[in-house]
Amino acid sequence: MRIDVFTLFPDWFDWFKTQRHVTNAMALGSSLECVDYREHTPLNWGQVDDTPFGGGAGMVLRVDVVEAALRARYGEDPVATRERRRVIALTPGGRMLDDGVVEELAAEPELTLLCGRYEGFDERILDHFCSDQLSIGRYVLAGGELAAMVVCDAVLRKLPGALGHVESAREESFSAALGGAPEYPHYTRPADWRGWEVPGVLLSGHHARIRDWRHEQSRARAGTGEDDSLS
Ligand code: 6GU
Repeated sequence: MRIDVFTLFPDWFDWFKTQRHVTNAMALGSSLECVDYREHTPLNWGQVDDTPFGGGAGMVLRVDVVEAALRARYGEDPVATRERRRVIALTPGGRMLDDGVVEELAAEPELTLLCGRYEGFDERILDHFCSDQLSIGRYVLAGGELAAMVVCDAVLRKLPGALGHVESAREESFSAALGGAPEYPHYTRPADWRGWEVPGVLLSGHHARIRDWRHEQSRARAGTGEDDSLS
């Protein structure tokens, strides 16, 4: 998986790139590279945004600046780039990220993530350069960078080997292996703390019964989760 993130704050990703599942994914051949819009702007003094036509608050990321950055990276008209790789803008109103979307993205060989700032993107960026728009929730962040990190985190940990333990990503909350249900509860030592005991079945060593119990717990949680009431 090769991920390119276009941003005005590439150094925000320095910390993220030190995270274990990210370094694991890199060691296994994936890449996460940042492109700084400001380094490619055709305008003076590093200008990347401008005031909105029609008036109003805030600044809007310019279409010519994003085109220059995409061209510099891919050596072609960005209108063509989106035909051959997913070019995803992070926007608060985009398609909502969930486990299904993450699986879909994890199956791609290459991803491009575009972060906006301030009031967002000139609409022509979304219309002509992007294949998708993604959101991580119905609230507004100051920019797409944190959302891009959420997408990278969720996608990279799906890749084989990224977690160290293959089964960890398969049977987890909201995964198809659990029928889209939340995960079952986990316990570790001590088995008894202040009289709060770990369910006996988990200490039984009986693998089939443990598996049944876990799936039962997962199903029970699906019925009582808050997700249903929100939609
Ligand atoms: Cl993807 N971007 C911004 N700026 N805010 C958001 C978001 C994205 N998802 C939720 N809020």
